[in-house]
Amino acid sequence: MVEDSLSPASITDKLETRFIGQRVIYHPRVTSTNELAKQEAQRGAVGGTVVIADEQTAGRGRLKRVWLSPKGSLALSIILYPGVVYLPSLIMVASLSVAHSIEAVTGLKPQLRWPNDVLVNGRKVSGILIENNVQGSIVNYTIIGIGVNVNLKLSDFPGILPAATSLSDELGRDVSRLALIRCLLVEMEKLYLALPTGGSIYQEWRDSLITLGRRVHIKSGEVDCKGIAESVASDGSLLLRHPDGSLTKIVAGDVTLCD
Ligand code: BT5
Repeated sequence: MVEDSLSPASITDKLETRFIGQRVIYHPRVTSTNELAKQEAQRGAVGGTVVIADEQTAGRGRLKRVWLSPKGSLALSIILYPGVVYLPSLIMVASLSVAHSIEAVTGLKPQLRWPNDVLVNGRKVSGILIENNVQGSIVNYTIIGIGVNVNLKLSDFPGILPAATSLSDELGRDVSRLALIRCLLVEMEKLYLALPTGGSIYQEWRDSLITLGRRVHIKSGEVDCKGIAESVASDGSLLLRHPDGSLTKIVAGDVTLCD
């Protein structure tokens, strides 16, 4: 059993980043790290501040859904103040940094499912919730919330089976949450700082999506349809080809693979 301390000092010690993770606010138990991060951002927290907890009692998914994060999982939120043009790229930064760090620390090969899921062997191991506070073209703040099922026995949580998995269930052993978070923060900063150079993040994200080229069932607000997930645009939206040949741009939604 890997017993990690997630104390701020253990996370920031010689952390090779300029700003992401240089300030860490840790609580053993919170409602939602995104909620706390929002309050910190409203008080002007420095960019890159991380709010982390061992356990969330009211973890949130998208559309007011519940995110389970009992002890053993990783729940963190990062406060950023990006330019408005970078907002669509943040899901790419976040999901690729989660995937890269899982691979680096465990050797597992994660896949991405549009729009915000990280999977291992086809099951969800991590979810990402990005919440932006924007006025016109001014971003007051952005919160990137990340949950990872690290050391969880998923059979204890039948409500999210069989669609979910954990790193420990996949590996048959526990994983250091500290190693994972430190790697994640370094990866995230590298990808985030590369955004202005217009690097290859969009291509890498697109190429990592298992969704593309597959027949999918999309639910997005009023839209509930099946088609081929043809591509993603550089703004992160999904291009869905309908059976009649028409194409729809889907900005947000839930995807189930049909076959
Ligand atoms: C997400 O929503 O996947 C975003 C999850 C973000 C969680 C982080 S943890 C830190 C920060 N603080 C927060 O309060 N939230 C963020 P969505 O795509 O809507 O998926 C939610 C759905 O995933 C639920 O309806 C369940 O079906 C399923 N689910 C819930 N808990 C899960 C878990 N631990 N592992 C896998 N699936 C889960």
